[in-house]
Amino acid sequence: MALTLYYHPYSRAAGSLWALEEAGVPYDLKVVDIMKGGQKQPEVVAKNPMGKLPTLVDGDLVVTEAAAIALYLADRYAAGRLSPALDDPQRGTYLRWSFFAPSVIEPAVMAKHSGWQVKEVAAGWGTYEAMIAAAEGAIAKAPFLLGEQFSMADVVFGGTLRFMIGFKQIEPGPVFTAYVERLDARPAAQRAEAKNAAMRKSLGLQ
Ligand SMILES: N[C@@H](CCC(=O)N[C@@H](CS)C(=O)NCC(=O)O)C(=O)O
Repeated sequence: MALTLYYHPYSRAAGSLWALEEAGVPYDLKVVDIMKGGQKQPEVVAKNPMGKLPTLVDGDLVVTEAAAIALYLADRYAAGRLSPALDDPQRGTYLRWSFFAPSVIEPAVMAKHSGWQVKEVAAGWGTYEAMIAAAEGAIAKAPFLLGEQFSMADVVFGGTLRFMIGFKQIEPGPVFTAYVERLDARPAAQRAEAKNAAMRKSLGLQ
């Protein structure tokens, strides 16, 4: 099998598993025990010098960063279905909210919970409150970021929100709650969650 995801169910790799299921491409999982520091072992660091999960190996190619993995899978294996074509104006919206997840949502949440003292004008993520308002606005008027059409941007953006809500880093209002319910209803999300749950059980984590 060509694709291998370096994975642990209590990591962002759980979201990459959802991206793989949406893309519908066969893959193997290589479990890395992040609770015992497996991500810092030479085999993992050789592929991801950050010593972190997720890491995707596709033949000779290595892709790290959860958002990049998802967008790569969409472009490579589900173009036109999960990612808008290069000349489709929707591509701008698709990229906008995909980048918003790691570059605004994640640091804004981290800043809030770690008490970082940063000047709003200098911080690329602005404030937590502005981030929440912008994110809610992106999904308040339509089921998905691109309107009626689900895309891999929802896996990246929605997966980030779901991850943060799950770890109680974001207190969801009705807009986020309804959006996450729509995402959870997707068969690929349910297949991924079933695999994550089975893996948690086999690792004795639940
Ligand atoms: N920027 C990375 C973050 C990856 C990350 O922080 N992964 C965590 C798990 S969710 C990890 O591997 N932590 C273990 C460590 O840093 O040692 C991405 O988006 O993929």
